[in-house]
Amino acid sequence: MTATSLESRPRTPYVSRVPSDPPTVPRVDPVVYGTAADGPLTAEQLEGYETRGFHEFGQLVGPDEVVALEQAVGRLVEDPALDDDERVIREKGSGEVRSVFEVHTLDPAFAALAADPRIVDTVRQILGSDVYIHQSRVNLKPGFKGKDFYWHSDFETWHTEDGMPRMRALSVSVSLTENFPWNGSLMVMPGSHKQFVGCLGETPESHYRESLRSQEYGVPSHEALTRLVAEGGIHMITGGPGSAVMFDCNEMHGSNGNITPFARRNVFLVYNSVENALVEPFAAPGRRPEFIAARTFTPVG
Ligand code: 6CS
Ligand code: FE
Repeated sequence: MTATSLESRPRTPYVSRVPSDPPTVPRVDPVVYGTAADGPLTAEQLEGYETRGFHEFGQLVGPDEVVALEQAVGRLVEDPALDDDERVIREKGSGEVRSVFEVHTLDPAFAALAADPRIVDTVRQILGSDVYIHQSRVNLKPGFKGKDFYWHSDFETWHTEDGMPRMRALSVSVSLTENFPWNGSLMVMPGSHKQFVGCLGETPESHYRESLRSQEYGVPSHEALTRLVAEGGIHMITGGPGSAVMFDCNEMHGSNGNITPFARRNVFLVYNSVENALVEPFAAPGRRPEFIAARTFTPVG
């Protein structure tokens, strides 16, 4: 992308993927769009989410449901029809399955989870509207071979590469295995969702072919990460199978590699407000495929 095309980009308060001096700016969007009267979370829980950028559900789904979801993962990973499907992302080196995308369309167990009122009622309360699935995936993080997911803001990618206009989306991660401190569990930087960290480097063509295995662009600077940690620290999300966490689209997060025998498998469901439907990418040469960024905005639940 030439310097002249920087001027041709759609206007946004959230500038990123620039050739030099990426800015950090305050968030201009609300975090919580609904109220305590709108749904299951209390005023205190909403306040906690607004301040920290995440909410831990505790035990969300029961052991039988986890078994059914694990069997669904097994069906996907063993399905020969998916062997060469681009929705199956494999780890660099080992070739082990790292992620499977669009699971809510690939198996009814995940479709039911995505529409489950225990999740959707809370998501609608936070986002203050009907919601649709922007992206779903299972991250398998296999034992011994599961690689890390470096620090990033999902919104930084969804805004620059998918054309998500504003911060009115969130992820729900449901654990299918034990999430220990040592097997590559999700780490968040509490409060980081209140600042948008611009990133260096213009988005290359078909960046997703690499970024879903190891992110090179949309990577915050060490200075920005150091500042966010100084302000809010790092919180690790641990919990047993069936536990779940919801985190804001702009919360800085990441996870370490997994060198233990214990796989860390999670289902991620990304909900976007129907009022925040995708437009054109704000800083990328073209759209990403719909299995990563849905362009059908049908409300769930
Ligand atoms: O690019 C994306 O949409 C994906 N990348 C990461 C590291 N997290 C969110 C999402 O799965
Ligand atoms: Fe992410």
